[in-house]
Amino acid sequence: MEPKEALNEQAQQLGSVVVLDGSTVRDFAMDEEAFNAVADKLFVSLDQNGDGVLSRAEIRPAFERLNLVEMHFGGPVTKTPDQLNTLYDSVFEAFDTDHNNTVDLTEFRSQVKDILLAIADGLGFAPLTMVVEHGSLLENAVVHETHATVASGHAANKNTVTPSPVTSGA
Ligand SMILES: [Ca+2]
Ligand SMILES: [Ca+2]
Repeated sequence: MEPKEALNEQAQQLGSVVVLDGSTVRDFAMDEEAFNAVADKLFVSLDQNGDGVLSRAEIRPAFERLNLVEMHFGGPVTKTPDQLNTLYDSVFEAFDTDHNNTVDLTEFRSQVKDILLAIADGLGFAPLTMVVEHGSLLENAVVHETHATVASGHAANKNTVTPSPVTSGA
């Protein structure tokens, strides 16, 4: 089996295939009630020792799974373990805005929202088909849009706006 096929198969077990564009993600991030509900649920699920804050060790596996970090901070490229350690350290520093070495709910909401908005900017108006993990933020963004525009059919066809220049990476 080709490595790429194995990856696709693994991806399908992990998540669902969705079509996303910038407005899907931005609308979700800007809907404070819907976004906070999802972010809070994610926060609680990440807080494995239940102390109400996230440590470095608690945050990292989540972002490894969600692919958000690669999209926002590093681009979809393979990195060495050392590069990944540096990357996730810088991610943690970005989350921990008051530098007390833990990430609280306010810091978490604010950073996740910024990341989603940055992803939205990167996606622009060009719909992108991707695999998102079940229960992930991006899947929630799609569900959010589906509920908002339930009568309009395929998300991929909803844009008639002139595409903006595509920016790759972040
Ligand atoms: Ca914790
Ligand atoms: Ca903090």
